[in-house]
Amino acid sequence: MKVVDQIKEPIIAEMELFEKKFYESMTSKVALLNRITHYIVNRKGKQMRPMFVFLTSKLINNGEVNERTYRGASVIELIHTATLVHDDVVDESNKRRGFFSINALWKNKIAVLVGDYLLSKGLLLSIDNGDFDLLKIISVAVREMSEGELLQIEKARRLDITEAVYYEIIRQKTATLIAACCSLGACSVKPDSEEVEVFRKFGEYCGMAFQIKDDLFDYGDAAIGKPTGIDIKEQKMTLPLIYVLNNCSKKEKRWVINSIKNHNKDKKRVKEVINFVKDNGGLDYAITKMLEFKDQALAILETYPDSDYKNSLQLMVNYVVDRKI
Ligand code: 2DE
Ligand code: MG
Ligand code: MG
Ligand code: MG
Ligand code: MG
Repeated sequence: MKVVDQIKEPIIAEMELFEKKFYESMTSKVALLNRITHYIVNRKGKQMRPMFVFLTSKLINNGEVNERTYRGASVIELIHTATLVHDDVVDESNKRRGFFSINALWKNKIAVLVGDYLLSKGLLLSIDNGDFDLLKIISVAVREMSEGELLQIEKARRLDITEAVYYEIIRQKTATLIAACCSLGACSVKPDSEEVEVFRKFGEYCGMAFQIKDDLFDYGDAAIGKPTGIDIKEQKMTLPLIYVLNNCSKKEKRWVINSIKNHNKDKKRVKEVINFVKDNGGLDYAITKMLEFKDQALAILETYPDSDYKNSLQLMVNYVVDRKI
């Protein structure tokens, strides 16, 4: 059995009902919008975020979820979809999950509006039944993601970034949404409990490991058929490169920075930077840090008695760092 199916096993019924509710939550009176949301739903990803929501709820509440858990899962997936549609506009990316992105097929104008629509649907759904806890959690996540994206752009222009700033960027742009999944999963079944914060932290650790893994893919770390060097071309400084720049000579540093700035002039340069990072322990360092975040997430789960849900969450944490895509 594939590991993702294994993870899903204790939440199969919930994920099925979720998919139905999620799809319903997107429908509109405008035919163009429905065509586009249909396109998105037919090319869905692994749905890791709703899985985090349901597994957290079930872990801390003897296998029980409720209406709020379903609502939370739909809101998260709506917001996540909105961020991907906008992210591809911001990154000028014409591919998503191996298919054409919305901006590639319908142009930026429409993609921006579709993202806005999905975002508003998510916010509206979160105040259904006056669920202000959910609205708060999700609004904080949206604010953080927008700030994270802008911080990333600011730093990419200057090509100077410390390890601490890198962690802040990935915490904001990626980890906060996974943190929101787990905290709202906990909040849906145990509002006002300490577990809301415990699982926000758990999700944050998972998210940090998740983005470091994503950034390692840019160096070809085990990824099958993913393009490499994209982040370098965009001057996105990620952990492997940051570490190496902090630990090489001034002369080498100048060479790396020059290569990145002038990658257009000579195609070999990106490959040379990748090799320099590899040869100087950049990947090993990033892997070590990623595993530290993974271990911090696992340590939180260790405080819970064994169950199918704990087992699935452990598999999920390991999958975040072991995945090939
Ligand atoms: C993925 O980064 C991070 C995405 C956050 C996007 C957030 C935006 C602002 P990557 P990949 C655009 C918030 C917008 C809302 C709420 C509508 O490294 O490699 O670009 O998957 O990810 O493209
Ligand atoms: Mg992107
Ligand atoms: Mg991006
Ligand atoms: Mg990436
Ligand atoms: Mg990615």
